[in-house]
Amino acid sequence: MEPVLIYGFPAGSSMGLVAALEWLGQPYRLCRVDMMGEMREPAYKRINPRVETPALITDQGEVLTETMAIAAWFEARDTERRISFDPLSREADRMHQMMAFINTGFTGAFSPLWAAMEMEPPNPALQSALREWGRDAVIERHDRLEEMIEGDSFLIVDHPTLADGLLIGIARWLDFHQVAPQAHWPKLAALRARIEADPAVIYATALENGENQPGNGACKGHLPLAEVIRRFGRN
Ligand SMILES: N[C@@H](CCC(=O)N[C@@H](CS)C(=O)NCC(=O)O)C(=O)O
Repeated sequence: MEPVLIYGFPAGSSMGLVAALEWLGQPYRLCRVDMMGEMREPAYKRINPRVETPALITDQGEVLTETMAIAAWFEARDTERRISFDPLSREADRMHQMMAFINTGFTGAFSPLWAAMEMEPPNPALQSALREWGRDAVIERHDRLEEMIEGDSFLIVDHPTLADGLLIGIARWLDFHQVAPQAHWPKLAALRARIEADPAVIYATALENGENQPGNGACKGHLPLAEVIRRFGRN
């Protein structure tokens, strides 16, 4: 069977993994999940007890969670090295370093902003403190990322790789939370514009928004979440 990527909306980090599957070019399926609704129902815990997206159903029908583990699964099957590199190469080391930074410090900086936005019941004093903490953290991590960006192409080489996929799923949260104008970080702004103009990213963003877009043909269709849980969820 084809692997099935479970991706979340709105504004899920998993959008970048959908784009990466397009770049990888091997047959896959998708499952679109409303993170504010069906992901919070008890049945979703049969896929991910931590109630998060993304999740992957592998070609063996096994559930695999955590972005870095799913990216490593793609990388191991990227025999044509379309989105990754020889594991012993300098490029592979640089890509892993960048992915680890994006998936930890860069992503984590947004956590206070999400916590403030989703707090129920509201606690205005705590929400205000979280927003201030989050804004400062996001700005600081953007400063560090701006320093890490080399050249005027994609993050690692002259075409998008897994690192660019991870970045583009997260980077738009700057705008979503209205932290600061993109122009504060010119190298990152230019990089984001390049990645966002890529057909696979346009396709993945459209799917996330509920639009029916044809991709490059690698996607063999969507499965409903109820079916994915019934067939592959843990009991
Ligand atoms: N450590 C996980 C974190 C994934 C994560 O934070 N996913 C977010 C969406 S991008 C989520 O599902 N959040 C739960 C929520 O919105 O309630 C990973 O790297 O895959």
